[in-house]
Amino acid sequence: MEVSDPLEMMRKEFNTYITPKGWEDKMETLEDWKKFYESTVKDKEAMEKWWESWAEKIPWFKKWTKVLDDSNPPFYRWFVGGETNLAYLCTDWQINQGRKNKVAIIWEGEPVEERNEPKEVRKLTYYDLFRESNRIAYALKEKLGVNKGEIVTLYLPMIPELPLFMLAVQRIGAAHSIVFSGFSAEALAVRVMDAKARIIVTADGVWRRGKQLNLKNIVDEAIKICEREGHKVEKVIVVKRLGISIPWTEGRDVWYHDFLADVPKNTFVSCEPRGSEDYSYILYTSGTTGKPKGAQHSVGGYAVYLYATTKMIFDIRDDDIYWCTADIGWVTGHSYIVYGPLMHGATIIMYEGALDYPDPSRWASMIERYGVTIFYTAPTAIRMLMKFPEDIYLKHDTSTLRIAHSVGEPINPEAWRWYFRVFGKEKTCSSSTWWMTETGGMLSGHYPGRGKILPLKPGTNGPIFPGITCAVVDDDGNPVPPGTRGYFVITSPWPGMLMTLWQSPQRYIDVYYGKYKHKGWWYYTGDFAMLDQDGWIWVIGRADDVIKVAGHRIGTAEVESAMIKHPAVAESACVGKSDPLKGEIPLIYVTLKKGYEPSEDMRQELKKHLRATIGPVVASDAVITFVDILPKTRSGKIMRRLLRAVAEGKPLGDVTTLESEIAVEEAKKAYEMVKAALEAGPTSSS
Ligand code: 6R9
Repeated sequence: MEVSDPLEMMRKEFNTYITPKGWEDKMETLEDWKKFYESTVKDKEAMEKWWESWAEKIPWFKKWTKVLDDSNPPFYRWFVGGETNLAYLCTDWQINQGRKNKVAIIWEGEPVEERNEPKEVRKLTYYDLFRESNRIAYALKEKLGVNKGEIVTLYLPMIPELPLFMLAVQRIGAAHSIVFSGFSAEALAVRVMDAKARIIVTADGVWRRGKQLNLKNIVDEAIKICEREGHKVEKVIVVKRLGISIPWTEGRDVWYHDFLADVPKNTFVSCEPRGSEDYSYILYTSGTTGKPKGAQHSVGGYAVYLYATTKMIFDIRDDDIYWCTADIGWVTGHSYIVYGPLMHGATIIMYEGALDYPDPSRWASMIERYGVTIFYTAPTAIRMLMKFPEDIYLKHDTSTLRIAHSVGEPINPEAWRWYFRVFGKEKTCSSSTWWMTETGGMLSGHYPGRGKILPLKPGTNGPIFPGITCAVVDDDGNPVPPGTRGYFVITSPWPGMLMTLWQSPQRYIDVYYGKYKHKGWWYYTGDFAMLDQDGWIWVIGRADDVIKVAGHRIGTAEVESAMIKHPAVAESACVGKSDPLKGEIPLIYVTLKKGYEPSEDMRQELKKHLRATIGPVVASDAVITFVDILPKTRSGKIMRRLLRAVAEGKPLGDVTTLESEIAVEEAKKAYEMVKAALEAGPTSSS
């Protein structure tokens, strides 16, 4: 019988140990791994020794005097007294090690020619990265006066100028706030204002699925919103990617090529030393309120953590061709397209466009074209590729792959098996690496970088990273037995962790350390997980009001506050609904104000509104359902569990036991009402 409960599916795999072909002589026993792991966490001294051993592998302008300052938890400071710089690690240091003429980035534009060969390929060496980012650094500093600590907003698509600007910003000791280029004007404006950014870097547009998308329009619209709120954007630097016509404001807007025109090729700006109190970037992410949180990352601790995890989990080597398919606008791209791999002097692939353009074999053909050895992608992408006949992929040789991991959401065992077999030829070390924007880097996975590997299990997140401790606990913080669902907590600090939330230290404490205050400083992930008998992690999904749509993290509160900005909407509630392809999709219940009637036109209108206020990622998958009233508890809280239960087709039984405030009769009525509305389809109210 088909098992459809995800928990059951995971539990079924607890005892499936798979040895990938060709790794047989490199297998590690579970006991040996345990011993090794224990040696890195047995006490505080062992933990610090472990992290220090990684810090010693990278260069510092000044050596640290203390590995960890934990005197003011949860504001941990790593490598206190030490000074380094991410740009130095990713370029200068690489050149010093002899990688000057090594290709750092192979970039492929989306458009194709006959026989699906790419129209544009750009290759940038480490020397190119060094020279160009120095020129940008000089221009930012000298022409625009960008100083240490200033935040520059980057709203750029997947083109090489994005990493170039990141490196330039790091070089001068400033920080970036990258806004995913799929976000709308409103989402961009909120992030620009919160970071008080006076400079935005963007492009005229980008290719997406064969179409030219205009990005500058969106930036202009965002700036208008900022101006209305009293925030001035002084400069917009525009990279000419498409050469399309775009709106232009003289004096404020400048083309990237003009900005650098008089900056000599051999310009050198020395890297600003960055200490343990300094931050490298902020990245906004979704939480349980409507306001996005700016996760603020460090320099030294972040660098050490990326250096360690990239080595341990990707086993990255000089002859690798490394490809992470994420967008740099999300944390995965920050850490594992740009900083982690470049710090290791790797050759990375960057791709501008859609995975299925001009057809779903694009990725397989790129793996073949460049001989990719390490691949990192999202389960949603795998599930999307699985829908097509295998031979379209088998026509391409993907046998160069030796590591093929996934990230962003749980991977169902079926998708894992497909990925391992069709792309990985059953010889890749493949695991589902669990982490978050806030954690800076991967906290779980498999560890081929030690020269040995553990057996694989379809769907597991594997063991926690050495030097870190975690637990799966109940509401009171007591560990739950293996195979039982509980809350996932990280019980010790690690160097990649966020420093705080941008200008919201109290929110940082409340969100991540509030739940288990009585236990000390446990970082609460917001995820549900199980441990198996080996102590390996199986993350099930979010326990809070955050959903992951195709691996993109979205707060249901953000969706709701966007919806009520529409003049017709009275109230709205958004919940995640499981989806076989996207993992989850947003299901939005809406009540309309007097004078507005539910209709298909209204639904389309609301979708359009959603697209404009949050962006296409949410809007294209959202299901909007009209209801007469939103079921609420006596204290006025929306009955989210009830809405979720209806969405999942689950019985009401589970709900009433969970929400103590609801009277059974009331809940029953509400349940039936919502169910009817959902069944009636989008155009009618119940
Ligand atoms: C890197 C990233 C974080 C949330 C996280 C969890 C989910 C990420 C996962 C996973 C199961 C994995 N998540 N990786 N769930 N298995 N391998 O995705 O960061 O966008 O901040 O999302 O994503 O729910 O809490 P972010």
